[in-house]
Amino acid sequence: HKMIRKITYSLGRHVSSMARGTTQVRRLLHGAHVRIHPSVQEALVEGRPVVALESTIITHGMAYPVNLSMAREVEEIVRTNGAVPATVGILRGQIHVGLTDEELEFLASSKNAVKVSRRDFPFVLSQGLSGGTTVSGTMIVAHKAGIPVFVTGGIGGVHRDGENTLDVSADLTELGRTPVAVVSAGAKSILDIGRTLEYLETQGVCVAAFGESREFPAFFSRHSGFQAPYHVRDEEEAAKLIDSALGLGLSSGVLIAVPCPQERAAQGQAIEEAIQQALSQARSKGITGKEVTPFLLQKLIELTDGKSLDSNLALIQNNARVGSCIAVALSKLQK
Ligand code: PSU
Ligand code: MN
Repeated sequence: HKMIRKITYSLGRHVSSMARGTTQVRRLLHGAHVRIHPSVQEALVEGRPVVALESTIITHGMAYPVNLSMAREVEEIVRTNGAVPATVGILRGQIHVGLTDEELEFLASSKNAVKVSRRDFPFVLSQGLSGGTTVSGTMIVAHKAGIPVFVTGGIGGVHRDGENTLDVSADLTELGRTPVAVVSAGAKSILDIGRTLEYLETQGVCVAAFGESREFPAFFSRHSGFQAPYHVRDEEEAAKLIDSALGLGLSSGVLIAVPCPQERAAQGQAIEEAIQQALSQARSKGITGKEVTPFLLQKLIELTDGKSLDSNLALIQNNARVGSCIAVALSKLQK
């Protein structure tokens, strides 16, 4: 029994090291629509830690130029912590894994970038459009490129009233079908967090809160009132968890939920009131589908006088630091 376990594990390791190595990179490069930045490609080939970053937060989550300075800062934090940043985005029909500063600026200031989840790729690529990739879209690209760790702010989830509207983010099904570890500050309380956790369980996603508490964080706030099924205390435990998922060859993803730093978490009650207002405005304006999340985020910034934006910046920077340390620890485990 022990031996079978050992064989299965080393097989899994072999597959995951292949995913990191040249085979996958080459396969991806041969795809018509993909460009990997040389710094990312070198790191992948040499087995150095890389952190994937999303770009919907740039194109649809924050306004210019705060979005651009945020994106630059996050990349810098990744470098400072010993990993190579790979911001994923789509420029004129080409998927980019790792962006130059000009490309970052192009996306950040673009007025017609599309928000790209799994279902949007075929149209955006075939029409030569540009776009910001969501958690779902970025996971797909990160996996194809062989990048196992991906940092974002918050994931999408089951929207409030989702049991009636069926508005469930493609991020959740992606976590169920793509083996990438997503480091986020949990899910925003514009969502139904209880149902989001139920849905993640159904999808087979291993969810772990990061740090001392097992409570699942609610993005702006450190508290959601819901427990994550597991918690990992530090980068090493997180990396071991991810290594086990990859080693077993589970095709599903892992979600590491990092609470927003205490001193910049927005006051729960104030945010909650703003959320109720934003939700009712979305309803009365008839906002639906992929427009819902960007609309709510923008309204929240207005209604909280920028306090939600300050928390948003703090938590994404913190996630970048934690995620990079996890990527570094994971690459040591896989050496
Ligand atoms: N939460 C944020 N900022 C964001 C998003 C979520 O605070 O920019 C983006 C992410 O890219 C996430 C997407 O994947 O919204 C989810 O959109 P939807 O709810 O339409 O699935
Ligand atoms: Mn939706």
